[in-house]
Amino acid sequence: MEILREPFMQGFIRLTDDAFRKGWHERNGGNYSYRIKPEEAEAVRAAFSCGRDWQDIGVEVKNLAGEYFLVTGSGKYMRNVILDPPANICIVEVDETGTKFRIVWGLTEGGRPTSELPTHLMNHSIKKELTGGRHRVILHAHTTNVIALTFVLPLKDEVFTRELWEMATECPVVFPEGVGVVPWMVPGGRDIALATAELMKKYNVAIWAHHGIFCSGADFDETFGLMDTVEKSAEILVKVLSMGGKCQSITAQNFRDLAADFHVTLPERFLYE
Ligand code: 2HA
Ligand code: ZN
Repeated sequence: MEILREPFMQGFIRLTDDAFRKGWHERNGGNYSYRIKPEEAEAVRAAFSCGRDWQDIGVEVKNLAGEYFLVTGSGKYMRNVILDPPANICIVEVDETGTKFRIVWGLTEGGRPTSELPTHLMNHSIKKELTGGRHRVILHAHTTNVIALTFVLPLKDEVFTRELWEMATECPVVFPEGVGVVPWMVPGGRDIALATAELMKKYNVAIWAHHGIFCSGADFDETFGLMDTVEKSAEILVKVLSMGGKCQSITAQNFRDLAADFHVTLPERFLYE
């Protein structure tokens, strides 16, 4: 199948395999979407079929009208994407009102796009606007150590950001804007989509308490790398807490010095004593 040889398709599929091997996607856990570039959609348009029904997205995403997304299927296993992409992923088209979608390719054995499609599309909508179209990838995963931390740390952006920054010197350089936290909510619906989108206005990382994480990025490498960095930092923190907690750490002033040398802006609200 020609379409599977396209670089965007290859990049998408490679990430699903890498993320599964990381242990982020048990069973059908997690989901993933890519906003396809117009020239990429054009290159594969011959493979599209438009016979399937328009369905409600559940949220309105006006600035995504007419766009195409490559997304994982609801109930499909990330582990199986590389083995049989057309059965496990699909391309959806958003209609001209930004309220409906239809499948134009994939899910050859039936099914729907990810249950988290409302959150994915809301996040794409916000990020398209705020990054001038640069961000194209949204990844949701069940990262073990980040989830573990949501049982022991206060569910506050300031606490999660500062603790994760302290665990690896590169963290404030990789996510200088910090991370946001959504309290436990029912997944799959409009409310959690709106809460997540609100955080995506400020951050590229939204943590869902007792559930997982959403990351946004410009391309596959950047988005995967961001999630990997956050999860690794969370793993260090879990180890540190398990060993009895910090005896010393990176200080607020250390972060200010780092920010100056690395030319990043670190919001003062994360630099409390
Ligand atoms: O199982 O991760 O959030 C898919 C999910 C739902
Ligand atoms: Zn999930």
